[in-house]
Amino acid sequence: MTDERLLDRIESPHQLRRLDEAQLKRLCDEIRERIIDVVSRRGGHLASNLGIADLTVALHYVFDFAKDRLLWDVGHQCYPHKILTGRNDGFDRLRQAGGVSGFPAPRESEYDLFSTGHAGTAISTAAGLAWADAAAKRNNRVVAVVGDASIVNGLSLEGINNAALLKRQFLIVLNDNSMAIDRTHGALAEALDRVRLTGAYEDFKHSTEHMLERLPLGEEIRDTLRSLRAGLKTTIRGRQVFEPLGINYFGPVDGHDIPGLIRILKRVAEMDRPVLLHVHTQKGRGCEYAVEDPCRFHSPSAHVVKDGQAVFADRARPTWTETFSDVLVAAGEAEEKVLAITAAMPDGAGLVKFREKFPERYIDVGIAEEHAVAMAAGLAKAGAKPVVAIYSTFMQRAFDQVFEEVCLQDLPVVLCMDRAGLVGSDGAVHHGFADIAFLRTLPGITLMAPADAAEMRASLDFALASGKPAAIRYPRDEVPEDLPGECPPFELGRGRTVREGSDATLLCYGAMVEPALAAAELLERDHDMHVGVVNARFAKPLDVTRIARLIQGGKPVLVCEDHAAIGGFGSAVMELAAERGLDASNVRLLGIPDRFISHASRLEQLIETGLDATNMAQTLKDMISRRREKSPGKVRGG
Ligand SMILES: Cc1ncc(C[n+]2csc(CCOP(=O)(O)OP(=O)(O)O)c2C)c(N)n1
Repeated sequence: MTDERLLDRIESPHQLRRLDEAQLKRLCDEIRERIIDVVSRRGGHLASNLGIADLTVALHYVFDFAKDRLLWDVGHQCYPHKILTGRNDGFDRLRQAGGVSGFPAPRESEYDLFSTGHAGTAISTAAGLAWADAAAKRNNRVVAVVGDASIVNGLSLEGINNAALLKRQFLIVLNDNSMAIDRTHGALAEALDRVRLTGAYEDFKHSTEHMLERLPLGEEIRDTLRSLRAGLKTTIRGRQVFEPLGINYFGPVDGHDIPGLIRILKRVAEMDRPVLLHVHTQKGRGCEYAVEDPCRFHSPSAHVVKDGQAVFADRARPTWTETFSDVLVAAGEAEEKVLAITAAMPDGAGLVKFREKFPERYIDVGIAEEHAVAMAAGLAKAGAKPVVAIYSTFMQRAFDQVFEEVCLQDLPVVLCMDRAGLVGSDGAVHHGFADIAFLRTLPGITLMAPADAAEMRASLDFALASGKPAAIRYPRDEVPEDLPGECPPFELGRGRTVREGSDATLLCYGAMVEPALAAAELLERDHDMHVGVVNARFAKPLDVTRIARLIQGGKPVLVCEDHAAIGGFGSAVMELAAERGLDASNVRLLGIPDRFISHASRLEQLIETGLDATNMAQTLKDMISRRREKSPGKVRGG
């Protein structure tokens, strides 16, 4: 055996079958090393990928996913799969502009069937594929790999309910590492917990039953066996959960025993009915710091590994998430009725401090955004003041509950949407580009976006005091320096002029105020153009008086938002103009264009979409110049 890495010889998963057991094990270790190295430099999903390496190798060993179908739920655990399917070289530029995506991406490989990033979809899409394959008399096999936190998502359960009726091969692999990003929550999660043991259960059960029947037993041994039997009863729960639905249940099996995995996968691959294989894996496998703190290392940013520990660079400024976290704790201190709800993302959504301070007022519903919002409606109806912290992209799941359970009842639920706008390296599956558009349609809701830390506090205070449905959005970014001057309290539908200017106005929503101020500086410094900046604060209701005045003033108005240009804040501005019959030929909209934006850094994405200071300045400069050309007498204050 040479020192050459096995990994460098694997160009296609077909080559796996040439490796013996020891080589397969070595290959898995190499995959883990590769992931640890690349994620330390690029950031990305670490712990789940380390845990699933052996299972991925075993799956590719047994199935031929050039023709069989492999669906990853969420998809954040696809790194070993990418490395094995011809993307090991590209993996070096994981999540970078032009590099390999951190999620399954059909554009990259025929081995990726769907671009995914939201939990709960794999069983449904797999069921569709299986159904169509059967109808076309194709005999390829279909496998959906789902984590223990994602299988209890409502969509997964809907998928199981239907997939169980398939009259053909259909394999669900339940990758159970006992964790979501944080600890799992809920009765189903607890049921899985009770099933969780390593080792080959079926063998264990048979041998124990055999022993019970045959052996002349002393009391001591009997006691031991009784407790073992009690343990066995718990193992049967896995069956009790899935078999009444018509899904054959196998497991749990050790997800790091490659020969064992290959053996059982070969068996279940031959079964011509829906089967669930329960595999127990360890999150962070092979990396001590990730095993110790799988939550922190679920998706770490780039770091340096020093003396076996991951060291992160200090950030210049706090993030919006951190600011929200402090503001929410302050709100909780001020008002006992404030409750915080997360859908399995206490850390990402900034609820950890609140959880520590007010454990009895904190609810983690698991990956169940629809339920989180509907439950918040119930809480509000009963007199509580629920704050639901869900990323913008995942709030899409709960649109119907925001409509019916919250807005139609006019209940005081506050939605706090982190990761609103362009999210950087997670890419197209995670941008929060649609929340203004879909929420704006709902009567009675108030939509806000703070532009600095003080406004984060003021907007949450306003929302909690309003007694109405309200939503606040903020991006995945650092919080900018405080805006000049005192932060006035939020008043319904009132914006805030943060810079005066006689040539034109940048009319901005939330996070866009900061680059707009920089753009205004640039225009003044380089072109002697004097540009005002208005911080809209509200996308609904709009600051009708201020915005109508701006439009009527006839000077260039550039509306900037970190959201789809379709249906967002800018659309609301244009609707206002149309409603009032205002001439809006002086208004331009700058937002995320009508296409999916790939992974890159957030700044690169802002530049790509024209939402950075330099591009804003350029766009507005062109608008001002055109106006000056058209009506030379009307320059500066005209
Ligand atoms: C609808 C939705 N909500 C939240 C998330 C954020 N999220 C990404 S991975 C993850 C945990 C998934 O846990 P599990 O399915 O058990 O997989 P593991 O990471 O443990 O392998 C969560 C909550 C998501 N991707 N989709």
